[in-house]
Amino acid sequence: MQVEPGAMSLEITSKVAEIDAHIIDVLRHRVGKDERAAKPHDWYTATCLTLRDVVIDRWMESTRKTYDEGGKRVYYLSLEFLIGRLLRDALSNLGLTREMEKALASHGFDLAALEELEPDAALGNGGLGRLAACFMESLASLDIAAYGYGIRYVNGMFRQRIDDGWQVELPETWLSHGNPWEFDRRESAYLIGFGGEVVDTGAGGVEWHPHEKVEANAVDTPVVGYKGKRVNTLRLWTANPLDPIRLDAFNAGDHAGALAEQVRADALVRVLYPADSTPAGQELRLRQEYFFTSASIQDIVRRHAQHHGDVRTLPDKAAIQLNDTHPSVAVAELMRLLVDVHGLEFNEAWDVTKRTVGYTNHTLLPEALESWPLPLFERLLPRHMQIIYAINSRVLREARKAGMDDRAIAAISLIDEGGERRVRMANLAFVGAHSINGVAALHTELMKTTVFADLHALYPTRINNKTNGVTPRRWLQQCNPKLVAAIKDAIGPDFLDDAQKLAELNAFADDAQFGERIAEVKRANKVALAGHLKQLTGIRLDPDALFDVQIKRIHEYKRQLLNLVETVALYDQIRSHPERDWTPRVKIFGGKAAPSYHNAKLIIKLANDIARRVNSDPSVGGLLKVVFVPNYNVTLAERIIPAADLSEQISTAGMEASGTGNMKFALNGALTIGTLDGANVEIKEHVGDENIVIFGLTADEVAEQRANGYNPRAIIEGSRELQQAISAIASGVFSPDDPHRYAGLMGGLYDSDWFMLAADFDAYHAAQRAVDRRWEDQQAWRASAIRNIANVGWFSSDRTIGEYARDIWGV
Ligand code: NBG
Repeated sequence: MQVEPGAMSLEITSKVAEIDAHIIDVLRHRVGKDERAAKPHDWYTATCLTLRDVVIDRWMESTRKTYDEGGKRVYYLSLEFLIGRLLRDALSNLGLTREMEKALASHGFDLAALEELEPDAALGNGGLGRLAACFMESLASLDIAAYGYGIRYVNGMFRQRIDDGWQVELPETWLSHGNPWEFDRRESAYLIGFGGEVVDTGAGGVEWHPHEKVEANAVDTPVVGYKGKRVNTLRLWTANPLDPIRLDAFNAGDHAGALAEQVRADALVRVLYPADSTPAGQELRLRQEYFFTSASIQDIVRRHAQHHGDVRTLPDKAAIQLNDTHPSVAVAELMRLLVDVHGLEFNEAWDVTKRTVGYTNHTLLPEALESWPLPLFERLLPRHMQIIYAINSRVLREARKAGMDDRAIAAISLIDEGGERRVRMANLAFVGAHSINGVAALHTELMKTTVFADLHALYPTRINNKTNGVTPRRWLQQCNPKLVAAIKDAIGPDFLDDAQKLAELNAFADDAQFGERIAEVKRANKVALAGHLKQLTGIRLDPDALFDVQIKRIHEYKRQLLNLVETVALYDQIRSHPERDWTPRVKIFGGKAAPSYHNAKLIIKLANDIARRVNSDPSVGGLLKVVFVPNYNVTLAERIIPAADLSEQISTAGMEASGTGNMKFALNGALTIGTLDGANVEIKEHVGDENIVIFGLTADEVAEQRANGYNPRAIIEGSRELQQAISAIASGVFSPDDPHRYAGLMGGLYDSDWFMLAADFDAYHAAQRAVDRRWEDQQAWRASAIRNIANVGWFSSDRTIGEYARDIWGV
């Protein structure tokens, strides 16, 4: 099938006929259904498989090209890939959306309706996993040969149900109807060992004899780049036992025991740890990390040895990027393969490893910097422990030679000796990589002065910044077609190839007609969202109100609570001053809490309690509505973001490494209300001070206040609005069924308030009222929205990946 984007209508007609014939053939011969008997799900599957056939041709071409050119490949190791749905993405990137729509319509099917049948592939928690997915798309779009490596979780991120306002976690069964996008690669299988002992083979060599073994099998998903230029591979590992059933035990009646190995293998790939920036702290998690890392590194080294022979040239042909510390055991695993299997000298192997590996840090939260109890690590991975000791002695000798003192040396050590001894995965990744990058300018600077200060002093050239980005295909072209049409009419289609060309829209910022058009698009998106939310929650929303949105993982540092307390203050004021000219607002919240994170779950309940009370209070009329959207995921984000007027990015300064939702909202014409945190700082620089609403303490001020004794009680007592809102919540105004429900949560604000809600409240409240005033001047609001769209093209993941390619990977 020939696929050329931007085809003429005559070609479209013939392409439609071609696609149509292909679908019918697939429906019969692969789905096994006759056209008349086929159900929507069969049509959906046939649609995906038809498209897949187009993809496969491109895929093979891309792979052949890379082998022929002998080029360097990028390997992105990530425990999370939050990919979402793939059908629309693949259709759009291949330029076949209209053709597929027409072909399906001739059989009475609506493509959009079939798209709804696709499960949302949620193999990630939040920003870190979604970034990995955006990066995969940009790598393919930029025609860079790359593999993503991760785990094929049977149950990805949990499904969130809201029962009486509380989060309930249910397993997400995204694979239950099969997955048309994936390919089993049984030939790509590796043994992964755990435990056992290291034995001397004489002549200075050692060999690891693991006690347990499991087989890792590759399952590949094609990743289609923009205009179908290149198709890369997302290789996810699944686990199989060597001995699936012990027949003797089974026949002797021990049915469960006979399947124990199968169960153990299944457990490895069963769930994604639902912890975002908090430690899972469990043996299974370490096993998962080693499992997928070892399989990936074995695969990379095998491919290299097969095509290039000498493993010493690995850094010329492979760039391995560690997405956070979850795959940092890669440093020790690569060393093990180079030394124990390929016979390199330790020093030589160390040099090869460092030149091959790069590490990206995604958080400074101390509780999220992974470390493993030394006895656990040593028991599971005895050979790796030896290698880590050997690396450590080299590094610490270098530190000593550089004149570092005991304190610095203790901080640099791969082993945390304070209290229970632990292996520090971030330090391992740092010393084993030639590049360590942060994900926004502020975050990178803080890396240098806080968690990695001593490592940075020892290796001052390694830390560099790569500000995050998002793919404009999914986060503009596919999720907001009406906006794309409006932009195209104004500046032509070039921005589709290069998001930075959106800057041409600046010339239209004060154009009343274009402003009208943008407003119509936004309103249409809001009407669509309101319809969807009515279905999901039963709440009716006014599309002419200001849609104020905070969607992201629920975490105290992200401060959904600040937003909620401010909502309560606003509610109070609307009731006290009904005569004032209030701006009608819809407050939209969405996000999941880690199941073990008590306060985060309580914040979800509070959002729902406030919603119930406010939405049923006739005295606020249509001025304020609060909605908590259940089961927030990529697909919902694609609906919500194009409909937002205001984007809430209000983390305590210094705590959000970057944020990527902030970029998606601005790209879709929402104004940001936010702190000077993460990438907000750079968004402000790009869109201009007048087109963003910044409030609150800076990262330096937060650090200073914490150091000099912060007194939230005094602040609360000095702010009438804050005090009233807190005491209303604390005394059960929103929880009459359980008046003490929030007493502890509110008490915590008086006593410690680690996230400095009190310190920022007045500034936030004032900033929200400034937003109200801006909203009154719709023309000025539209101009700001346009300037946001026009100036955030820089936050395309194409730009980010371009920088990684140039500065880190050398591809
Ligand atoms: C998250 C940060 C976000 C950042 C994403 C992607 C982790 C550990 N970190 O601020 O909290 O945008 O990573 O870099 O999930």
